[in-house]
Amino acid sequence: MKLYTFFRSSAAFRVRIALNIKGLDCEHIPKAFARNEHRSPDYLALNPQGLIPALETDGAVLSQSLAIIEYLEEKYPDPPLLPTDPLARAQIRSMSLAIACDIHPLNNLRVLNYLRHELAQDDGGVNLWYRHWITVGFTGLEQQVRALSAGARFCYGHTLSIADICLVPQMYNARRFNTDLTPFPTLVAISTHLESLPAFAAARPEAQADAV
Ligand SMILES: N[C@@H](CCC(=O)N[C@@H](CS)C(=O)NCC(=O)O)C(=O)O
Repeated sequence: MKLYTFFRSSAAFRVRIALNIKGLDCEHIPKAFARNEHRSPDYLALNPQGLIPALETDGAVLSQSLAIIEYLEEKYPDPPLLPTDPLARAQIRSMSLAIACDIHPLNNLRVLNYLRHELAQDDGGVNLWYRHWITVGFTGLEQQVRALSAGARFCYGHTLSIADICLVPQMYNARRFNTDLTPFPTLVAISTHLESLPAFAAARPEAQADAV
């Protein structure tokens, strides 16, 4: 397997965590955003969406981190990232999508670049935007995770899941942009616990070979 990655990509961070949890060997191929390598013709030929990550496996190239993670889950079910109960699976996917669909895309590099260049926003404006959408998303997620974690150490009780894999990279971004996290004690406590686990720690941006 080959993972097209960038150390600071939070969507790639999710896939790195999943690969580590499942103990899968994978060659990492960095694509530097600063050099626009994710827009190069060779990468666009692999992933026409021009976004990181992509996973080359079984003669195909998969894009979209959650599709990749669900593929890994189906192909390598042990250890599981989703429980078997349909209701639990839907609740975990709901928390995951709250991050991956409702928070993360609003703060993507191409969105921030558009704010900066086309809409003439300075760093202050861009940072306000960034923190705003994390705060809006985390406000609902805090309630949801508080209920579903039921005082345990994962987003869904005692079950390590895809929701945890989505939470840690988003929390990393929240801290990087100095978001006020005091309203989100449950999310902070769960993320702090997850960050101490080897599969999560090894996937963090600073631990990647392409980190600068
Ligand atoms: N929904 C996609 C998002 C992928 C994505 O937005 N990746 C970011 C890095 S986290 C990216 O490639 N950004 C480049 C850009 O915005 O130009 C996924 O989950 O894989």
